[in-house]
Amino acid sequence: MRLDYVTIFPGYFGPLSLSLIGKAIESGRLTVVVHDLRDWAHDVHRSVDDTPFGGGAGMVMKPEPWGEALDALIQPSPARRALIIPSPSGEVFSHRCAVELAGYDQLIFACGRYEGIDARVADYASTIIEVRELSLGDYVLNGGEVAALAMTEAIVRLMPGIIGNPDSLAEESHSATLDNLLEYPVYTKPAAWRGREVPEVLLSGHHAKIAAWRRDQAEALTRARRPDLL
Ligand code: JCH
Repeated sequence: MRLDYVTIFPGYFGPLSLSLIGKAIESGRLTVVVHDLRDWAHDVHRSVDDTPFGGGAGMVMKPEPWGEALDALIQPSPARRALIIPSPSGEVFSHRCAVELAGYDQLIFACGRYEGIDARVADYASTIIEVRELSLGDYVLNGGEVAALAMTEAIVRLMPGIIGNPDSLAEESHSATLDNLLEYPVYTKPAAWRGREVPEVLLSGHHAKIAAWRRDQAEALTRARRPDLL
């Protein structure tokens, strides 16, 4: 998979060389290219923002540098690819969305700043590529970079061959095998710690009982914290 990021803060993407994503890059399964939007701004100040039509506070990202960036990055190709535009007014990104995007050949993340990107950019882009405007959740970030990083991590770990033991993907929160319930609580050694004991059933070696207990715990946790998932 190839991932492109367009941003005015390329430094945000330095941590992609760490941990699991860094290893995916080293192994050649993942290609990451970070682009400075200002490379496509041609005035002396390399401006990427301007005042909003209709008035109001804040600035809006100008369409011209984005148009040039997208024309440079979106070459005609049969590959499965999408332009992802993080936005507080996008559809909410989810595990299901990550599963779907993990099967793509190329994802281009358009990371805005200020009050966002002139709306004509997404409209233009949708004539040449699949466009997804995606939100991380109902809160406002200062720009798209952190949202793009979070989405990247959720997507890349689902790519075939990226996680050593694929069983660890199966039973976690929001995966279909746990009926989209939250994950049950987990424990490791020591069996007693600061007066707290690991639930007896987990030490019993009785696999059917353990599975039933985990299922109960997952349901109770979901009912308490995320009843919207039931
Ligand atoms: C972003 C901003 C006030 C935007 C600029 C680009 C995504 N889930 C999620 N929260 N926030 C974002 C996000 C994504 C891209 C950008 N901003 C800041 C600030 C706004 O009011 C209209 C819009 C925020």
